[in-house]
Amino acid sequence: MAFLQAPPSLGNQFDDDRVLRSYLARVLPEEVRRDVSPALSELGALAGGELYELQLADRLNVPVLTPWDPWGNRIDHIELTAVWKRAAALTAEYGLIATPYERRHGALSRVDQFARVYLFNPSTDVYTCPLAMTDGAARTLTVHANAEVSARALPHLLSRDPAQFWTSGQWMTERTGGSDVGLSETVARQDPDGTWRLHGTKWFSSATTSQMALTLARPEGNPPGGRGLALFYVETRDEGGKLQRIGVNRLKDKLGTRKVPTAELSLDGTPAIAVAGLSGGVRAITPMLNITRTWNAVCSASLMRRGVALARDFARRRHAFGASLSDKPLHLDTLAGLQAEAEAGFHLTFRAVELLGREEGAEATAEERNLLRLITPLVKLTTARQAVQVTSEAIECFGGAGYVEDTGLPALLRDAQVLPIWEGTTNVLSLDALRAMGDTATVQALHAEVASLAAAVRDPALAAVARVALGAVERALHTARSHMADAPSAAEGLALLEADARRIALTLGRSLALALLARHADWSLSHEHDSRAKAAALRFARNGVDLLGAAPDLAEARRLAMDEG
Ligand code: MFK
Repeated sequence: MAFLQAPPSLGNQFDDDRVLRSYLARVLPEEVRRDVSPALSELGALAGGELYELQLADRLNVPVLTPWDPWGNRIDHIELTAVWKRAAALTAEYGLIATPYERRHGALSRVDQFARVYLFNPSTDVYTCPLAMTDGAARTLTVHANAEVSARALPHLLSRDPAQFWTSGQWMTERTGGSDVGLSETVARQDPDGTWRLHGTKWFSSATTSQMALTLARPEGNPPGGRGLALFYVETRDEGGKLQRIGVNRLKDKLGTRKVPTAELSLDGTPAIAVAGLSGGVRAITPMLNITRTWNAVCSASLMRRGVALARDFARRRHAFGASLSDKPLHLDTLAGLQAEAEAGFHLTFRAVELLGREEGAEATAEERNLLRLITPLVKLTTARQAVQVTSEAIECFGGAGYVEDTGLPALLRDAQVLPIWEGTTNVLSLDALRAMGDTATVQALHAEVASLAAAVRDPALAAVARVALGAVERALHTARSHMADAPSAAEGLALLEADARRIALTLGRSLALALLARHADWSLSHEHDSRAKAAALRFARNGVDLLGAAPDLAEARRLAMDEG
C-alpha cells in the first residue's frame, strides 16, 4: 500500500480546550458559566468545523481591488474573501463587539467576549484585525463621549444585526513612520461652514472596507509632534455609497495577513469630525491602542492554541521510526514545551482582560488601574513573541508538510509574525512599559500582584515556581532602578535603561505569566483534582522567565550592531 500521511483535524474547539474551560470554571460564577457556555460551544464547533473547512477551501483567495468600473468611473471596490464575509455575519450574531458594552455579566463580560474571540480568531483569517479596531473605536468614543459622533457610530459598532453592523479602521500609520506617530503629515483644514477636511496619505490602513475610521491629522497652524495632532472621525462613504474623497492607491503585498485588505490611502478633502478637541491627538487615541493591544494578545494566545492543537492531533496519527509520534520522548518533550508557553500566555492575557472589564465598569481599584496600564504592553509584547516561536515550532512538528502551502499550516506562522509588529513593536512596547513604570504606583501594583499570587499558592512545587517568578520580578525592577541610580549621569542612566528595556519587559511579562499559571494550577489541583496545569507551570518555569543578563554594554552593542571599531 502507498505511504500516506493523515492530515490533522480539529474537534469542537471549546469542548476540547481544557485550559479555557478550567479557567472559566475558576473565574465565572456557576450561573454566568451556564449562560455563556452554549455560545462558546457553538463557536467552538464552527471554529473546528465549518469555518476551518471554509478557510482551507478558500486558501488561495485574497482581497481584490478594482480601481475602475467598466465605464471609467473610479470605484476603488475591494472584494473580500468568503471567510471574511461569513465572519462579518457571525461577529454581529455572536456579539463579538457588543458583548462588553452590553455588560450582561458586568466586568466579566470582557472575559465572555474574549473567550469568544479566542475561539473565533484562528479560523477566520485575521478578520479580528478590523474587529480589534472596531472595539478600540467603540471604547475611544465611549471615553470621549462626543455626543454627535457617538450617536452616529456607536449604534452600528455595537449592533448585533449583520445588516446594521459597522467595522472601524484605525488610520494612524503614515509614510513618515509607524511608531513615531507624532511625525504624521496629514493636515486638517476647515471649510468656511466649519466642516473639517483631511488631506494626506495613510500608509498602512488595514480594514479599508470599514464604514468608518478614527484617524489623526494636524489642524492647520498646530505645532509639530503628537500634541499638535487631533483625533478625527471619518465616515468612509457618503449616503450614495461613494468613497468620500478617499483614494485606494493599492493593496499591500504582505508576508502574512494576506486576507486583510491593507491599503495605502490618499485623503483629498475627506470630511471629518473632531472627536476630542483640536490637539492632544496621540493621547486621545490611546484608549484604542490599549484595546487593540489586548486583542493582539488574545489572538496570540489563540494562534498558539491552534498550532498546538493541530500538532497534537497529528502526533497521534503519525508513525515514524516504528512508533507513533505521540510515544516519542523527544517529540513529547517538544510539544510539552509549546503547551506550557501557550498556557502561560493564555493566563497572562486573560488577567489583562479581567482588569479591563473592571476598569470599564469603574469597578477597578486605583491599584488595578495602575496594574492594567503597565501590563497591557507587557502582555502584548510577551504573547506576540511566544506566538511566533510556538507557531514556528508547531509547523516544524509536521516536518515538510508544515512547509507546504496546501496543508494550510504555513499561514499560521505568517499570520503570527505580524503580532509582534503591528500595534507597537516589541521595542516600542518595551519603551511604553518603561513610560508606564515612570509612575512608581504601577511598579508597586505589579510587585503586589505577583507577591500576592505567590503567597496564595499552597502546593509546595507550585509555591517554589511562584517564588521564582517573584524573584525575577524583583530583579527586573531592581535592575531598572539601578541603571538610573548608579550611572554617572541621568543621560547615561536613561541610555542603559533603554538598552535593557526589552529584557526587563519580557522578564516582567513572563514572570507574571508564571505566577498566574502557578496560581491557576494550584486552584485546579484542589478544585478539579487535575495536575495537568501544574505540569504546565513547572514546565514553563523550566522554559525560563528571567531574561536579564549582565548590564548592557552600550559601546559593545554599537560596535556589533553597526559593524564599527
Ligand atoms: C489581531 C489583533 C489585531 C490588532 C489590529 C491591528 C490593526 C492595526 C493596524 C495599525 O494601525 S498598526 C499601527 C499601530 N501603531 C502603534 O501602535 C503606534 C506605536 N507607537 C507608540 O505606541 C508610541 O509609544 C506613541 C505613538 C504613543 C508615542 O507617541 P508620542 O507622541 O511620542 O507620545 P508621548 O508624548 O510619549 O505620549 C503622549 C501621551 O499619551 C502621554 O500622556 P500625556 O500627554 O498626558 O503626558 C502618554 O503618557 C500617553 N500614552 C502614550 N501611550 C499610552 C499612553 N497612555 C495610555 N496608554 C498608552 N499606551
